Amino acid sequence: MTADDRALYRSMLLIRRLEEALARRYPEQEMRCPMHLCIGQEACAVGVCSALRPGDRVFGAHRAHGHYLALGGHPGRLVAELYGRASGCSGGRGGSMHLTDPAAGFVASTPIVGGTVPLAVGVALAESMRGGHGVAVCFFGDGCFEEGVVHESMNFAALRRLPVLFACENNGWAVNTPLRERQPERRLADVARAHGLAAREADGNDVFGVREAARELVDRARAGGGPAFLELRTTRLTEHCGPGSDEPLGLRPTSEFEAMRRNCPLARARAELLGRRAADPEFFEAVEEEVAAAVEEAFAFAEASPVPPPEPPGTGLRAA
Ligand SMILES: Cc1ncc(C[n+]2csc(CCOP(=O)(O)OP(=O)(O)O)c2C)c(N)n1
Repeated sequence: MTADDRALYRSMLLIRRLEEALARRYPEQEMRCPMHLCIGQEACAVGVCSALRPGDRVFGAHRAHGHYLALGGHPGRLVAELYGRASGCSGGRGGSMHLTDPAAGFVASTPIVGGTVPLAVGVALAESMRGGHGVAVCFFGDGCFEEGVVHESMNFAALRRLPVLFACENNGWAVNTPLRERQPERRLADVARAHGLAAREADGNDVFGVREAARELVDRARAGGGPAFLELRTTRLTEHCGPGSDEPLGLRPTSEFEAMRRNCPLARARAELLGRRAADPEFFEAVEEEVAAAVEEAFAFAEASPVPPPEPPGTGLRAA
């Protein structure tokens, strides 16, 4: 097992355990913002971000905790943001769906589905005009793929051969509507190819496969090969929005939940590491302990932080 492999597993575990703690503590009413968890989708964030380097810039959407953490964002500043505290990554004024931390390379997430996709293309355009070597990455869902702006963005990125990766996490659902009721039978990657992008499909619950596919596309974009699309088929284990499960609602078949649980990205990474990558079983105990301490520290950091000062009159929302 290499140091990179260890880092991948640790990063996925941090996302899982931190989000489980968010879900447990959400009913305390200290987090007063809607929250979309990415439990079940950790390998997408971690695999893609592991293909990036400093100077690359990432955008997310409403389900972005994992992207922020996978990029090396500060767990305490993430929790503090959800707690509305001044030390939050967005100063405590954004909440779960408005994360920003430019120093970490995380430019923005927004709840407007598709809102950050053209922003990533704009960053890639600026990078290309400057002659830089940075790559922009935009994470979005299969529901977002139906937004017109996504296709305008792909068209423009292809026209200008921009260094941008469109990373589509296809969990098969947009809120409670399955993909088959929203789109005709076709491959998302073929639509991207029709726009002139390089495109790949990968199993979004296999972190090693995601890393390999993302590396190829990111390296290609960095070398001037133009934009790319990566479809990652994955699983949302929690309800669309909130700390619980939508399993009791009966909207998604029980068989789907059983299949999703069998396909857990963490369990799969662990099996791969113990098997072909000859990991030491003690690694898993040690990393659980270390991550548990990091999660506790993140909550303690948030709780110790003050709330932000009131906005001066005439600024921000009060001016509206
Ligand atoms: C422009 C816009 N339309 C509709 C919504 C309401 N909405 C919030 S999340 C969501 C589904 C998004 O599905 P997907 O892009 O697949 O992401 P996922 O929730 O599966 O991660 C919708 C329709 C919105 N926030 N913005």
